[in-house]
Amino acid sequence: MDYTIFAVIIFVVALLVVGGAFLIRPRRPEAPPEEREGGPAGTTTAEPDEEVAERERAPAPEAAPAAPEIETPPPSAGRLVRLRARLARSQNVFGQGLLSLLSSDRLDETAWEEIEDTLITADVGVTSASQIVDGLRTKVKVLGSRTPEEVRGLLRSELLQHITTDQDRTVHTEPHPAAPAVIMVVGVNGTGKTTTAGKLARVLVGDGRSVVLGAADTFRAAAADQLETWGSRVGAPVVRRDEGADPASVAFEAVSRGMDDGADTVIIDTAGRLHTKTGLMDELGKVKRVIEKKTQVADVLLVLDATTGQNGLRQARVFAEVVDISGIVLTKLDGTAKGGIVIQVQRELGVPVKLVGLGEGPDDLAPFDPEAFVDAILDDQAAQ
Ligand SMILES: Nc1nc2c(ncn2[C@@H]2O[C@H](COP(=O)(O)OP(=O)(O)O)[C@@H](O)[C@H]2O)c(=O)[nH]1
Ligand SMILES: [Mg+2]
Repeated sequence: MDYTIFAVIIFVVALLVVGGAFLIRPRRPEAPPEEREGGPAGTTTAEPDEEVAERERAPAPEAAPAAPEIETPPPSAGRLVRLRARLARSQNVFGQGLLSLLSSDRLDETAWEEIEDTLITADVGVTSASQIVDGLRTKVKVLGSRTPEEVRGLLRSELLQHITTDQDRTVHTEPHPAAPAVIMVVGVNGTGKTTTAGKLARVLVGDGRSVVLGAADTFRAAAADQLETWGSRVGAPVVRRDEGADPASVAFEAVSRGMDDGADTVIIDTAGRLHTKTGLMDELGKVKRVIEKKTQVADVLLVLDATTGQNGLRQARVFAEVVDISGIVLTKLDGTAKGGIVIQVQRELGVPVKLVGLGEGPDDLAPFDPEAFVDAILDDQAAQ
């Protein structure tokens, strides 16, 4: 009887020892995930039971408290060149349409009307379209016969003339001696304000600057969460308050934080509800005034969704009336062939396009450069 109990105990101890040996055996490095997932779909690679058990018992590597990974975004230089293919792809219909019309042997009234229509369809605006056609007609007359290169050359110079302004296109992100540069981002909901604020923070961090983000869109908590995601990816602190808090006080706090931290630039994201014009004016006006108690606002960037055409432009005009806009960010140019909006918005608002958004990716924001823009419109090669 006692013997039996003794034998059972020995057996259990032996089992534990053998099991323990498996546990303390050094783990073999796991195969990279690609290799394990490499088999054809629906099949699984057979593994020895012991190996499976071992993996299950071993603490998962993810279990260790992971330090938040901070990305190092690429510097901003050469952005538009990198994104040029994307621009060419979206604007090619516009550019190639104009080039082929202009290259036709006989440029009669109908052909000129078609050229004007193509420009209007691309959102150049009626006034600019007719001016561009007039300019082209004069140049074509002077030129006489036209080679494809000449056609391209004259269209290029005509478009450039309408896109170029003598206004400053730099975003003023350089800090003052005792205060950071403050950038306000305004515009209608859904145009890409928060995304632009996040992308701009990345550009600046990539260029070696320190940035504080202010979530002054307090209308929805999700807006602050969205900004926080952008900030955390590049290690930029985000100043936020509860949903419904006063946007101006968030902006004030963000600027104070920027000063305390000795940050270079503070970017304030705002709400874009078009409730009433007075409501909007009160809110944005107050945000700006409160910031100005600390330091001047270096730039007020109006974000405009290039896919929204005349409707978007109408709404942008309301913003321009309630707050002094110093630059335009034209987003979603990747999603429309209507790049002519650059000409129209600058003309309508009298403010230069400073940045363009060319995708949802974190680094798809570029400084606007008229020459690179026109070249992308006209260059069919870049679209390949
Ligand atoms: N394709 C494309 N999508 C963009 C661009 N900029 C912003 N978006 C998208 O537009 C949507 C609205 O952006 P969000 O920043 O939340 O707009 P907000 O309401 O003005 O803050 C999001 O899905 C963005 O990813 C852009 O340049 N290209
Ligand atoms: Mg937003």
